[in-house]
Amino acid sequence: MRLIIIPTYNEAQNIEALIYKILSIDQSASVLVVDDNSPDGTAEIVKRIMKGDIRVSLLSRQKKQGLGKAYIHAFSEILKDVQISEIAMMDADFSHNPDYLPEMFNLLSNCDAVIGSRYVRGGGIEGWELWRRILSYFGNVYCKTILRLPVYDLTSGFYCIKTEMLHKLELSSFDASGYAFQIELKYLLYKKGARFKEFPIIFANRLGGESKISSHIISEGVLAPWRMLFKK
Ligand SMILES: Nc1nc2c(ncn2[C@@H]2O[C@H](COP(=O)(O)OP(=O)(O)OP(=O)(O)O)[C@@H](O)[C@H]2O)c(=O)[nH]1
Ligand SMILES: [Mg+2]
Repeated sequence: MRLIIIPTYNEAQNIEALIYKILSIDQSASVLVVDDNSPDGTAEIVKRIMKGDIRVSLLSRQKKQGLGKAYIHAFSEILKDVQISEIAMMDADFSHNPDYLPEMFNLLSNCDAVIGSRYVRGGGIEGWELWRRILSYFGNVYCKTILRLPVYDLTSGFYCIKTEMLHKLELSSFDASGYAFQIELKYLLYKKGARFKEFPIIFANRLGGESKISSHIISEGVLAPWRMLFKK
């Protein structure tokens, strides 16, 4: 079985359309929304959809603890379910186009993890201001240089992963609670021998809702790869 995991914090404007789009593209997929008690009522929307479709489920968390903590909580739950053989991970705001999912899952048959990548030929970003493009590009080069991973888009949050690979990770060994989780996940997968493929995606600006990017992302990102490297 395939499970698409979507972390949410204040995504009421996007989540319903995204869930229906994913379910229409892949009839065999299920969706798990991991919500950190969004004040805008994201979870209530998901609960309503769940009444009409058993393929949709919700993991409700008490408070906002960051994207990384939300995914790790979701991993610990889905690893209990032996039926889930493949997962996808994506943002709720339509930056990650669900139309890419079938091709990404196809590629997964020949590797352990497929990464939706902005920094391979054919990939790119639409709608971001110049400062954000520069920050993202050089942030990636910086992390890749330090960690020496064979992945061009280390900060991508769009993946398909074989569940058997997730089983090899020790979930308690994750340090990053926020966006640096994306780098750490790839690093820990790589250390466990994962074979990656990058699939070119055009990353779009968020559709609805407000941007949550802050200067914190820079301070978190500068130290994160060093912390990962020097951890035993
Ligand atoms: N559960 C949970 N989800 C989160 C948290 N922070 C962000 N998210 C979700 O993680 C995904 C990526 O976050 P975004 O806010 O879109 O980050 P971004 O794409 O860098 O920035 P913007 O799109 O400009 O806001 C979205 O689906 C968010 O709703 C959190 O603390 N908990
Ligand atoms: Mg976003």
